[in-house]
Amino acid sequence: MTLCLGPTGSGKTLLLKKLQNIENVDTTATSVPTVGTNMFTIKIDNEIYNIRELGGVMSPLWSKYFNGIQKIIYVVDASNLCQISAAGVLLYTIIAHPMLAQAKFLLVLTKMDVSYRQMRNEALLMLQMRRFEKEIKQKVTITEASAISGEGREEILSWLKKK
Ligand SMILES: Nc1nc2c(ncn2[C@@H]2O[C@H](COP(=O)(O)OP(=O)(O)O)[C@@H](O)[C@H]2O)c(=O)[nH]1
Ligand SMILES: [Mg+2]
Repeated sequence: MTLCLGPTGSGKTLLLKKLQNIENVDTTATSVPTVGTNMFTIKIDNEIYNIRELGGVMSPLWSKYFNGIQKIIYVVDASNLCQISAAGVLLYTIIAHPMLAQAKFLLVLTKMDVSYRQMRNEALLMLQMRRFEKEIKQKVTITEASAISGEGREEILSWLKKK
C-alpha cells in the first residue's frame, strides 16, 4: 500500500485518476468521503498497486495510516505560491515521523502546465528541500508532473514499480 498525501487541492485525486486511465484500469475509484480517503487501484504490467489518498483537511490524522507503509507520494501544487511553504512544513513532519523512517518518498511538483507555476528550483527552495535533505535519511525522488498534459506520468509509474 502506498499513501498519497498533500495539501487540499494540490491535485492528488486528478493525478491518481490520470495514472489509472493511462493503464486502462476498469476499476473505478471508491470514495469514502466521511473519512476523507480515496482508494485507487493501478495496474502496471499485470501487477496491482494500491494507493490510498488522504485529504489535506485530515492531515492531523495522517499518521493513523502510517502503519506498514513503504511508499509515500507527496503532491505539491507548484502553481500555488500561498500554499507551497506550508506544504514543505507538512512534508517535513511526515518525513520525520518514526513510522516512516524506512519509507521511500516521491515528491511530485504538479500543475506544471500552469504558466505562473514556480520553476522546479524555486519550488524546492520554498519547500526547504535542501535543508531537509541534510537532516533526513530517506531517499526523496523529485518529479515534475501535470495531470492535464500527462507530464511525469512515466516517472511516477516506474517509481511505483520499483521495489
Ligand atoms: N492546471 C492544472 N490543474 C490541476 C492539475 N491537477 C489538478 N488540478 C486542478 O486542481 C483542483 C484540485 O485538484 P484535486 O485533484 O481535486 O486536488 P486534491 O484535493 O489534492 O485531491 C481541481 O480543480 C483540478 O482540476 C494539473 O496538473 N494542472
Ligand atoms: Mg482529493
